[in-house]
Amino acid sequence: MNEDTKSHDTSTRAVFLSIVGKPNVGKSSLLNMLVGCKASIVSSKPNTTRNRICGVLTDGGTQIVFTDAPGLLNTKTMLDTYMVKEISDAMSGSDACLHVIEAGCGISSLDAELISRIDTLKVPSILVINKVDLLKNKSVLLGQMKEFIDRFDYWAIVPVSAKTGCGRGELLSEIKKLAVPSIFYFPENQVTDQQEGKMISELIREKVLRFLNAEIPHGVAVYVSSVNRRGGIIDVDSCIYCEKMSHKGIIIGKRGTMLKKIGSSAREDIEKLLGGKVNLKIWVKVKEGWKNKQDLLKTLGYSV
Ligand SMILES: Nc1nc2c(ncn2[C@@H]2O[C@H](COP(=O)(O)OP(=O)(O)OP(=O)(O)O)[C@@H](O)[C@H]2O)c(=O)[nH]1
Ligand SMILES: [Mg+2]
Repeated sequence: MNEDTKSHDTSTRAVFLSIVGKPNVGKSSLLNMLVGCKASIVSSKPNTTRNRICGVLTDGGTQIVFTDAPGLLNTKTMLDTYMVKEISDAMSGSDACLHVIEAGCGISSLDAELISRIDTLKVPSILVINKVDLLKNKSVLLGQMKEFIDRFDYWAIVPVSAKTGCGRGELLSEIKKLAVPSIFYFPENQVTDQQEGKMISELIREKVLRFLNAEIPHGVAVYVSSVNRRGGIIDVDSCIYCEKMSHKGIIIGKRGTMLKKIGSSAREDIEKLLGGKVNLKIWVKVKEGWKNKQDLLKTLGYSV
């Protein structure tokens, strides 16, 4: 039996989907809600996700492999160029797309750009209308759906709330219709393909996004240099890189209060992730212009 025949001679099914949409519409929240764990970090600030994040859900005989992509943006730095490429790579490696929009919002120029990309790829797309929990008047959904259907022939339209989990069943049942006979690509209990260090650095970055405002979090990158298990303790060494000396002072805070806050909140999540007691060390360093320096971007996990 050749490889091709083998992959079709199976009772299991699989589908690869990219999750795309404007920044902040809830793509990462949706991924986490669908796979049932925190695979991708979430924040109220746009452009939180920088890398493609893979999330896997194996439900009975079907394996769904999601790729959460950054929100589409204009490119001002090499980091932006990297993020935009991550979106293209996520889309071109998928069998279908979840185009996520926010309940009650019309077609933006970024949505129009995404629709044209999906059209070029000729893959089925499901319109996911997220944040329905925020809608006081659900009747606005009909007008919104019509506006999008007039622009693109969606495979299905599903209103959901990544926050409450409402619509999860309906969305999964539409996604499963897109699965084809295939082997499983990941072990059944695996939920993401991310490396431990990368997941830890993202959890720290999430806290920087949560506790700091304005341009500071967007100028931050986090690098985890080591994770060592000794006895019952896991030592994690990490560094927050920022763009300016003044930012470093704000990240550390008066007598280290802000860094402590970031550290203890991140440590809680890291302990959940690693399942053990964590001793977290965070250094803060200034790396001016890192978003435009190829070697630094590579070290920080953004290979342009
Ligand atoms: N009320 C409500 N808030 C939501 C829902 N889904 C996401 N959010 C919030 O919306 C904000 C953005 O969520 P993310 O999941 O980070 O959005 P994203 O699309 O991944 O954003 P980027 O990575 O920046 O493109 C966060 O504050 C979430 O808590 C939802 O269904 N209801
Ligand atoms: Mg995101």
